[in-house]
Amino acid sequence: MYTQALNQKDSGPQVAEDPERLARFEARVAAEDKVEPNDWMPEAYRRTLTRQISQHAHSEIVGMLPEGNWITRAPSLRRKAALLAKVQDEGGHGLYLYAAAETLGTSREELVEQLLNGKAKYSSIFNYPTLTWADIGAIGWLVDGAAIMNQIPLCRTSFGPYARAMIRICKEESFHQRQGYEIMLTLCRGTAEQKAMAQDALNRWWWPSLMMFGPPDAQSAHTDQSMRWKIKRFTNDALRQQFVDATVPQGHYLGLTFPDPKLRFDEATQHWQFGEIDWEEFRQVLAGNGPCNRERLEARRKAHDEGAWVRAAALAHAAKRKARLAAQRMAAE
Ligand code: BYC
Repeated sequence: MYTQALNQKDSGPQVAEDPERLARFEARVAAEDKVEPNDWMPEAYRRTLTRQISQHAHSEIVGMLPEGNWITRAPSLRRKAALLAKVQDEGGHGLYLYAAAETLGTSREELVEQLLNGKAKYSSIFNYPTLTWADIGAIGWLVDGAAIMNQIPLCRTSFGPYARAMIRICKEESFHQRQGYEIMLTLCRGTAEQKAMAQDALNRWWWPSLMMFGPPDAQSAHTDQSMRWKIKRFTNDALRQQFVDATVPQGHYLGLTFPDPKLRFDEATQHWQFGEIDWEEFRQVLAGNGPCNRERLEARRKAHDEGAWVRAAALAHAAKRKARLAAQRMAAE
């Protein structure tokens, strides 16, 4: 059983807000008005959004690594083109999300630094290895499937820039989910060896996919406040159940079995009941002890260091351009 709330509150000093402004803000949120970057907002709202959006961005960027690992080994040109496009989309999602987070006042450099120095989290799921080609199918089907379940409601989140970024992201995630399911379908209709590969991938990715939704509601540090501020529209457990209900029939259609002896359809509730999640494993992955945590951060640090010259060149180019434009303006006056 998961017994420890991972992070009690957003870090940073508690700010005493002006009660009248706070009441006006809460009334706006309750009326489904979008909050925009220049609007007044409580510090805790700004902080929790910066945390969630930046961790979401980090997840997209780190999430490129397990799949990127298979681009050179995709079994056909068609598969390679689709996988390449998917991984590029994820890079794009990271960029929209960093841009949305920056509107809250923290620079992208600072947010990236928090990832690289291990202060900021990214999704637990990306600390698992991709051992076979079937893992690319399972990631698309399950990981992107879980991502969509969690992210569609975020298109209605109360912070405008985040909600707008999520619309395009969700459209792309839907293509990702389909390409994954199609890989699984092809493998399951293939040889016995291919079907066994698909089954093995499902066995390894099922439980980590359920963990993506976060700790159980009773132990979730942020859910209550985030639901009140309409940052989250559903709780972690509600989304996890929706995902199980949607995904189990898809797995059965593939002719696969789920690695959960307690999985059964409950006629009374019309939901799939599932067994206990290993929250100790989740806690270990978040603590940095998952199978690939070190490898993932090392890869990000290496890419960041190797990209230093690109950032320097872009800054030098921008400075030159600014100086040239200023000189042209002076000459024109
Ligand atoms: N992994 O109070 P809670 C993708 C942390 S990208 C790691 O419930 P909250 C994709 C949580 O951050 C997938 N950490 O938190 C990309 C908090 O720690 P801090 C990412 C987790 O924020 C490429 C603590 O546990 N999706 O789909 O209310 C290819 C307590 O949790 C996890 C998003 O980021 C986890 N699984 O709810 C394919 C979506 N779960 O920050 C696919 C946006 C929880 O206090 N994010 N934690 O140190 C969210 O919807 C929410 O942030 C969560 C957590 C539901 C994830």
